Amino acid sequence: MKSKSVQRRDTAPGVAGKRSKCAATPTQVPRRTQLLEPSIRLLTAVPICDGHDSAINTINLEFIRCGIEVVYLGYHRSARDIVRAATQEDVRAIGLSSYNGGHVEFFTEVVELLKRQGANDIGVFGGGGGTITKADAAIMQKKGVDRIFFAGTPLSEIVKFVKIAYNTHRRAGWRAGGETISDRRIARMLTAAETGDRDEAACFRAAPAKGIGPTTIGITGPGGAGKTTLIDELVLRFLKASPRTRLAILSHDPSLIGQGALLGDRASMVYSQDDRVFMRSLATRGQAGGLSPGSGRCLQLLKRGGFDRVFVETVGIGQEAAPFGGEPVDRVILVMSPEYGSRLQLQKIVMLDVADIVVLNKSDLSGAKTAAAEIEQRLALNGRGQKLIPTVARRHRDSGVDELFRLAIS
Ligand code: B12
Repeated sequence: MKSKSVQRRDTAPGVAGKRSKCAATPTQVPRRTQLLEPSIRLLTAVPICDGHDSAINTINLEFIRCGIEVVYLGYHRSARDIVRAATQEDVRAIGLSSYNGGHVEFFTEVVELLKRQGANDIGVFGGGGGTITKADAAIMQKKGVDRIFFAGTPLSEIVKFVKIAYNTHRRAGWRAGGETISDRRIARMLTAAETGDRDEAACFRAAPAKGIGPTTIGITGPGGAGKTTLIDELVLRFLKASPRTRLAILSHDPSLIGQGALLGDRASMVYSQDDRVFMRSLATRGQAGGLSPGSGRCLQLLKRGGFDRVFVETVGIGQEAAPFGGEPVDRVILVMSPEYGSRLQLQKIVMLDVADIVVLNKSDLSGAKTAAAEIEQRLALNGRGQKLIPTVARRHRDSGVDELFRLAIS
């Protein structure tokens, strides 16, 4: 299980009123070839110099409970990071929660940046307790913000607005121009690739392959092992080592069919919010095993997108999962922490047979030395020369991450 799994039961009680009646019923798991229903996708964030994330966390949970996919970027985020993420993720709208002032300027900057990117089909809305006055809201709406919600608004009213204003019918405003047009185009094609949309699938097949294909690296492991932090540190090293090339990340979070998802990997990534990184978050839409029914199509597309490396991060997996069987990648990295239980548990982890490299992250924890010895023994039985690398991904300039980068990424 992934640590950031969707907490449906923990959905916060309605703020200033009852929760909306919108709980979706899970249906059966789709076959891989099945078309997926497009979902309303939003990006939410808290502006720069603002750490008030409690409101947006509550609102995010209500959105996902009502079947909306939410890419959460976190707090203290610049307008540029927000707009880059929104265009790459091909969301319908950006929801901002602002409490520390400067909202008129900040929201306006987001609207302006979207326009400059040829992305004013992406709406902007938000709120901020008592700090955004009605007079400010009127100015913001004149500048192109769709709507501001004030203190005391029932969550059901917000969800109703989103479902009407940002339904799956895309509004006009997308144009083939702007600074990051190729990212925008890739983002739109990824949406078609994810859902398997018949009309737009042709454009996926027609996507020109730029240069030779990238190295693809699959990163998997149990929830809480530190995969996202590790990828972010690898991205930092890649950006330093290759000043001109770009990389892509295809990241996954869990969801059931017809239900929303909290796509939260971006919130814990710092270095990956960069113009040279293209990141896309996918919900698993009821598919077990770590990836989504559309992952293979999206990976094929990213391979043609002119990137130098493509990382694929799975959701937190269980013992029996082998996520890259169906969607082959060049290198498979299994990330574990020392907290796997007894030595016997190691015999049951299928990925220990499949991975090219095993990373023992959090190797500063007590018990890590024993864990390393036990995993080494387990790998030796495979006789495949698989390497074990101990890392502490949350530590800057960690020598283990350096070694992993040299061996698997550079
Ligand atoms: C809780 C809180 C904190 C917590 C934050 C915890 C957290 N992790 O979020 C703590 C104690 C840490 C904190 C710290 C600070 N705070 Co404070 N904080 C508040 C407080 C009391 C409530 C905010 C809140 O979360 N409300 C709960 C939400 C759910 O209710 P709501 O605001 O009514 O939300 C509704 C709508 O606004 C709307 N909405 C809100 N966001 C969004 C987003 C979207 C997309 C949509 C659609 C709708 C929407 O929908 C909601 C549903 O009804 C406010 C006062 C206030 N009444 O707003 C001060 C307040 C925001 N804080 C303030 C200040 C000054 C600070 C500090 C600078 C204090 C200090 N000197 O250290 C720090 C700064 C922290 C930082 N890093 O930015 C000031 C800001 C003043 C200003 N802007 O001019 C306020 C207004 C208090 C005051 N009156 O002075 N704070």
